[in-house]
Amino acid sequence: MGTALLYDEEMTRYKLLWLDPDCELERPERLTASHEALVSCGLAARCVSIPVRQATDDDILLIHSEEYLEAVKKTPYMTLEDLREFALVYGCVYFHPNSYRCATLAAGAALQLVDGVMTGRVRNGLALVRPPGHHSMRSAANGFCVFNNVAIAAKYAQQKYGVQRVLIVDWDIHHGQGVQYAFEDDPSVLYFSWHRYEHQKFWPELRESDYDSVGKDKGAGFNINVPWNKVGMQNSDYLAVFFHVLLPVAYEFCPDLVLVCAGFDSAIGDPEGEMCATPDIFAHLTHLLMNLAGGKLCLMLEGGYNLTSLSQSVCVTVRTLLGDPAPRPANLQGPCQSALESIQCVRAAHRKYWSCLKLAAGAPPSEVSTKRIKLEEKEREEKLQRGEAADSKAGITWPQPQTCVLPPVRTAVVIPEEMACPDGCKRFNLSQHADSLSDKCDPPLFHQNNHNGPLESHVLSFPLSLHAVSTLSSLTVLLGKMEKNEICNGLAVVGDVSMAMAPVIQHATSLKQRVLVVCVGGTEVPSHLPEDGTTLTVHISKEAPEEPSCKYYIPVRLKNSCGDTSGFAQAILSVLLPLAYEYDPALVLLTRLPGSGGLNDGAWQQLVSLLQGLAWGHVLVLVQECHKALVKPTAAALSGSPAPSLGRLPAPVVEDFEALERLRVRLQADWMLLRTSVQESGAEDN
Ligand code: SS9
Ligand code: ZN
Repeated sequence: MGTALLYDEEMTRYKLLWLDPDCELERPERLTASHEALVSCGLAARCVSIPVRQATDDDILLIHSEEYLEAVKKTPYMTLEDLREFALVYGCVYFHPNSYRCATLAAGAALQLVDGVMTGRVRNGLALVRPPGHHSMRSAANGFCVFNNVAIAAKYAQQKYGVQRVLIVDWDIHHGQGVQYAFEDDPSVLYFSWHRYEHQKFWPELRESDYDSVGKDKGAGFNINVPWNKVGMQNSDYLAVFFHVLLPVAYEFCPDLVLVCAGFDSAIGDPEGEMCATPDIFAHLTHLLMNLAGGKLCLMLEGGYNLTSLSQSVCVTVRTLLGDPAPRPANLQGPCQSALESIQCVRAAHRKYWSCLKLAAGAPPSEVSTKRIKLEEKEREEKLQRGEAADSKAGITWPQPQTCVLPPVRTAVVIPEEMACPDGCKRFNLSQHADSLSDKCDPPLFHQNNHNGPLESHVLSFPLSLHAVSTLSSLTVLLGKMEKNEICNGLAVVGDVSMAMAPVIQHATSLKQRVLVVCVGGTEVPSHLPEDGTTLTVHISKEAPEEPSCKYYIPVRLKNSCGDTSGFAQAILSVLLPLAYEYDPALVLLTRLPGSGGLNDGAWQQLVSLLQGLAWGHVLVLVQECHKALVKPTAAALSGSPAPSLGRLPAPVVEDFEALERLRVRLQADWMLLRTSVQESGAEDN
């Protein structure tokens, strides 16, 4: 199952024909540059190319009025003067004689992508289109947009495929008010948007773009606005919103399909957004959405006006859709105070609608209205002091997104011989790698193996102790190969996970690399854990101790074991992932110990999939022999299959949920990505 790319040169054949500083950003090169970048780094060739079609009248009428459609239909026959006048009726938009045709192609491309994903022809995809769509309304063009491509696609999917719940994630830096209006009272479409807002000073300057527009009537709770009240937001601000707002709600909503208003004007260098998130971040935003709806993910281009930033972001995004590992999320600081304020407000506004937010602080920070004024004054002072009023946009540079050579093997498995090698994996045992043993393996292990019969006869023919030794040796070699990036990830079935962990940790930390250890289940604190920060251990279990013993050992105690999927999901999304991203390991060691009863395979697969966003995808999973049945689902997740949907999550078990929240609050001092509210005591407030 591949990744679709939809593109048609025809959509480059319209442009601004008069002078208008507000509209000149939206030009054909946005599409040609993005497409050429995809071709030249070999990504376009790896995608399934699906032809674009024109949306029909019926398609367009799913969202727009007949009057509006008829009016737009006349534009190809208008004179330049008429076109100009027609555009003036709306806001920030221009028309060209070919605009109508391109707008039908843009919407049609979105529908073709939905068809491709819903029929299972492809897993996911990106439609490279213009004009964009998210600002256009039932009877109005707006903000370069003519037809609302994504809104039409959502309705189409519901109508044609009986899709029940659609999640729309709008990561463009502008508020897609057109999408909001289309689904405001509709609980079957959850619309999430973050946008530059600056307390309503930024276009489109709407009161209803603020955090307190949560949807109407039956749709209350299904519209989520995250206003950015300052420019310069960074990777950690975006990630914090994903971890503490979007993802918990999205998992609770349980969409059947995810659509993204994929505007890249939210990336650094964009003249409209003026944000500082790097193109790399889109690998993570994409990756974090890829396990919802069983992987059914359709991205439609919206904005993005810096051609370099846009092209880089598009490439990183498509690479991730294709399943390549995401770059390390390096140097994450915590979210800034302004971002925290927004996060706190959104969580408070939505706590009555979503059980995952039930324990969120009940009120926005202090008095938001007076706070606004204070903030504005402060900003002005700061800007004056730094003398950065006019020249703030000049000379922004950022490093090129990193890419790594794809390892020849994605998933290696060290499993008993009688088990079939899971699809898409490579069986890994010592005999095939005897050459690398001499330099990679600890001598004692090597000699023991070497003296006790031919390695070819493999594990089960050895006495148990030697089986264990041989497995450990295989693991060591496997780790070496992961380090050299010859193998991306691995899975091993071992006789005793606790015993197997120690040498693996030792080996990895001896190389001065940070290792994230995630233990699921297990009755006691894993031994031999270094406390110097070379490993961070997160231990999720009903037997986990109540208190962290040091900054780098974090017990997550789920009394009801891991059988409460809601609690487990919350632990992953709002505790484990933020910790993991902030720690930025070079290797993830995921272990499944006895005593993880009740955890269902789907939840386990979510964990395996999500952790692959770290460490360039270098994840090593150890499961105990009694958990052999986990080999298949684990291997599937490691080799890139999306985890199955968790289903509609019930309210989490209160006791566990409260404990999780207490833990998160307690750890906030050390781990800034766990923060969800402003420090009321801080200097910021006085
Ligand atoms: C008004 C500037 C308006 C409109 C940008 C629309 C972007 C759509 N002075 N800019 S993604
Ligand atoms: Zn935009």
